[in-house]
Amino acid sequence: MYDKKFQTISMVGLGYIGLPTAALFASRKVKVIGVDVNQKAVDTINKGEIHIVEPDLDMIVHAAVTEGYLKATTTPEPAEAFLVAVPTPFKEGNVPDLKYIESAAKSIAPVLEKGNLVILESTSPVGATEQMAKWLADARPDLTFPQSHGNNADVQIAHCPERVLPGKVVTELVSNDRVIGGMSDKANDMAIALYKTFVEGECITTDSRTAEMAKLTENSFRDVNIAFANELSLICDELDINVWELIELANRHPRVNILQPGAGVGGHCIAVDPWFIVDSAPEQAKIIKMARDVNNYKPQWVVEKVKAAITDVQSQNPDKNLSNITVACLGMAFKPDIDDLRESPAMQIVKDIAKIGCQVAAVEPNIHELPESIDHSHVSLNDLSKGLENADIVVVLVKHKQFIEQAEYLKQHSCIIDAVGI
Ligand code: SAJ
Repeated sequence: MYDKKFQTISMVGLGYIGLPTAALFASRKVKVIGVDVNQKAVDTINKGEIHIVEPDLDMIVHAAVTEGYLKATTTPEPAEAFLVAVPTPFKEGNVPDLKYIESAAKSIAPVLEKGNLVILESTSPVGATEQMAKWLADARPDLTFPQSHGNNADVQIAHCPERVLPGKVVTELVSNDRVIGGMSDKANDMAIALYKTFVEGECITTDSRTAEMAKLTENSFRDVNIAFANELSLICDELDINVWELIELANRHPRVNILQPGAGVGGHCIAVDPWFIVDSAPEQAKIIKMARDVNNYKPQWVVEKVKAAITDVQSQNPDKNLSNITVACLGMAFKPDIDDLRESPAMQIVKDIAKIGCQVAAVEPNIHELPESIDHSHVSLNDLSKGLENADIVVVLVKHKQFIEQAEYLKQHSCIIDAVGI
């Protein structure tokens, strides 16, 4: 048991996970020093405002900053615990890129002190926590670390992956169970004491490699299951069977629970993390790799369907050339009822349809303007009724609640491609 209460902690990386976590610690009256390389984000947070969209986060950050428990800076300062929540993207060839973890480790190393705890929260390939420990030890030969000194090390280290769902981050941070993978028993005890500041779920301990793999496994499990649903949608299209009805029927079985096919798998987690497993064990990770391939292919399949529909429209109206065919694309976000367009298959589909040369009437009720990366000469942003007005083809790409409400109306359109089972 570790019974010391942490008074001052530092959160390195103030993004979608780091900022809510920092704010929750601060709401429990722990002094939090937030560190980020983005000066604009730091300034915004110090004004008590937020630079990301997440329900309830604005209130908590505002209270934490005005009450003096949270401040942001670009330069690390001494603290009792450091939590690292920086991105772990992949590089060319789907190989994980640890450069942000490396620079975070190197930036906190100079301020580390005896008795500190360092936690890696970023989703990481197996072995990344040990690698971080090595970077820290190389930078601070005057301190001891758990890889050489176990429970007696000056600085303890653990991996504790975040598992929260975007859109529900604040509630899930508090209620979800946490897997804690310490590099020693002492690290596990310290990490439990730290997280129990605000976590109401259970804190379960293991070693750092198993904790890393647990997080990757959760997201790969979901990816594989979505791939199964997406593969069914292709098979059913071939066999002229309604895949939505099929899944509903199969799910009546007490031990079957098939997920929903869609326009593809987006976001920054499920479409990325399985590659970390594939990279670590390419010979063994066959299903995981194939699931990625199936899900990655789905947007292209939707575009092929649109191309076929365009050919049909042209064969019925020989005077129509590509530039006066309008395709209404319903939804651009990476999943329902959010405004996040990053890594969105729907957004990729909109871009690819625009490249064909027709007009795209995009409908995305959660945004106010089209991102710059979109070809504005071929794509316009519309409300639903305007978007449908002159549409030759309607493609439903995201199951937003506004579209579900209009499902009966949408069904009446003569040419509709429904990728999400509206
Ligand atoms: N999707 C489908 N069909 C489905 C379910 C989802 O096509 O039946 C698609 C969505 O439209 C979206 C993508 O999958 O494009 C991912 O969405 P999601 O809601 O499944 O997950 P994320 O990426 O928002 O969050 C996931 C969560 N992981 C799991 O549910 C196992 C979350 O708990 C993780 O913390 C998060 O990844 C993360 O940060 O890793």
